[in-house]
Amino acid sequence: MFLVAGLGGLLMLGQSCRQESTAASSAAQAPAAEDVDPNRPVMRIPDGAITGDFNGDKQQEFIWLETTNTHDEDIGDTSSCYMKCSNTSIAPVKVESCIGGNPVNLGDLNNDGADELGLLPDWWTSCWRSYFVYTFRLNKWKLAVKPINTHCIQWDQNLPVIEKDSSHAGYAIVHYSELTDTDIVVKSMSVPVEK
Ligand SMILES: [Ca+2]
Ligand SMILES: [Ca+2]
Repeated sequence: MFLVAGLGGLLMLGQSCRQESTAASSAAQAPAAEDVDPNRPVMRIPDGAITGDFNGDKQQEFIWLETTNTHDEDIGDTSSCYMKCSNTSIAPVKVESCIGGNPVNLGDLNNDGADELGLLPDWWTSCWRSYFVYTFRLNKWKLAVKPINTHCIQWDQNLPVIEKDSSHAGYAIVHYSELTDTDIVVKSMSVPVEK
């Protein structure tokens, strides 16, 4: 067991999220310094972290995004994102060509008892970006559906990129952008969600 520092407070991993949230929200009542073992590793949960049960163990965890920016002499600057989890048994999701973004709890799209995780990665150029949907199965993250093509005209419409298909169990409706001969249009289709 180790400690988590969230919003200025400290809490122990291994508790349910309800307990975590309570501990985080009561950060003002952080334990007295003499009660905290300074040798225990500390994890900091950033503001804006989302919650969900992404591994289906009925315990809520926090997920947040961090970025790296590395310079390669041959290919120039490269940036990746990592979506990290407060449950350290859940490996981070690495997203290539990413300089930021806001992870989204998409709910349980495939009815396996665990929430799916969505991300529209920020990048330097272009109005075209792929939206990624991840599901955590057998201790690994994998894509729940193929990357979804989106264009900024779609983002401006504030539509969900993916939502559960209430008329077809295990399916989701994806909203995607497509370039036609004359225009860019937003279309929808129902697709199976990987388990
Ligand atoms: Ca969980
Ligand atoms: Ca699921």
